Amino acid sequence: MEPFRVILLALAAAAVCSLDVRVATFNIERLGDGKLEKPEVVEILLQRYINFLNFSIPLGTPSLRMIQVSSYFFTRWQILDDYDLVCIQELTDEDGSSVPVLLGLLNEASGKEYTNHTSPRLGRTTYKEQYLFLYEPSLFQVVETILYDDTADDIFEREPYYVTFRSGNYMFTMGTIHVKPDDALAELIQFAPANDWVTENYGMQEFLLLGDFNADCDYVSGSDWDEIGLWTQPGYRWFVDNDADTTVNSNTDCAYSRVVAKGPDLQARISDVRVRRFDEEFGLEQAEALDVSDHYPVEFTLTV
Ligand SMILES: *[C@@H]1O[C@H](CO)[C@@H](O)[C@H](O)[C@H]1NC(C)=O
Ligand SMILES: *[C@@H]1O[C@H](CO)[C@@H](O)[C@H](O)[C@H]1NC(C)=O
Ligand SMILES: [Ca+2]
Ligand SMILES: [Ca+2]
Repeated sequence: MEPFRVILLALAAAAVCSLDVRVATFNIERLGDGKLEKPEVVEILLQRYINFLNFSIPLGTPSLRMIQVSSYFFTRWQILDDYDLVCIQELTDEDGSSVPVLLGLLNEASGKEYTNHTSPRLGRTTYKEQYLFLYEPSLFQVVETILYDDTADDIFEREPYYVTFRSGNYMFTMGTIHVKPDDALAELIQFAPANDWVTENYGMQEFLLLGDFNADCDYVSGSDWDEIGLWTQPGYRWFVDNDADTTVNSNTDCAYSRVVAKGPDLQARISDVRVRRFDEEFGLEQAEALDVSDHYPVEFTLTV
């Protein structure tokens, strides 16, 4: 075959195989049964809600006929269904019973078939959290999971948790964390070494790192940044700026939720990163939005 034809075929194959998926990281504050018992929260997170504007048009003489007109007036799109893969922090449910409930509601409302993956329950005290991944198994399969082992020095309240997903022919490793606010600097300093530990022991070179880093405001500032390898090392690229506001509360302006990628191939696959201000989008009162979470999701496109 002529080289020209080979190149064309390769391009065509690449075009057919590459797919843009929407991904989000979302700290859903204290996600558990209580949260799912609030219909207004479920509606915002999971259910498409449509208000019809109904009006009648009189035709000819009043008694003759009226035409009933219904039109979509206002649609409140569910948040979670907008993503093919959602990485959630702060699942606090002790027995995990809220996960199938959440999944059932999501699948019913979206008509899709999401499934879940959960990390072990993490935390030093009886208060524990899990990382929760919701994804469509037709698009992603979990290949491997790794919990960073910090038993030697116990730096992390909730250790970084890595999930390698396969999507078609592409495999990527997503590492998530919910940094303890009061230990934010110490935990963030250890984050790059944790990735190096994964590389040394499991071989992954590139990482998609996301979650609630608490890397702003009272917890990390000024010269703290010089100590954080994840920030100073050239291999990492941060996709949410320090001046972003990922907090729902209008009194705080902090870039807590982040998306960072290590590795040039992975970095090139990330685009359209934005903080999703769902309160503005849906016209919610502050209190309504805060019932869902004190954090906004951060969303982006990943080309797989
Ligand atoms: C408007 O019409 C739609 C479709 O017939 C109906 O489902 C809805 O309940 C109506 N809304 C009101 C406020 O009457
Ligand atoms: C989905 O979540 C439930 C409840 O936490 C858990 O028992 C189950 O193992 C999860 N599924 C996977 C594949 O992790
Ligand atoms: Ca620990
Ligand atoms: Ca804010």
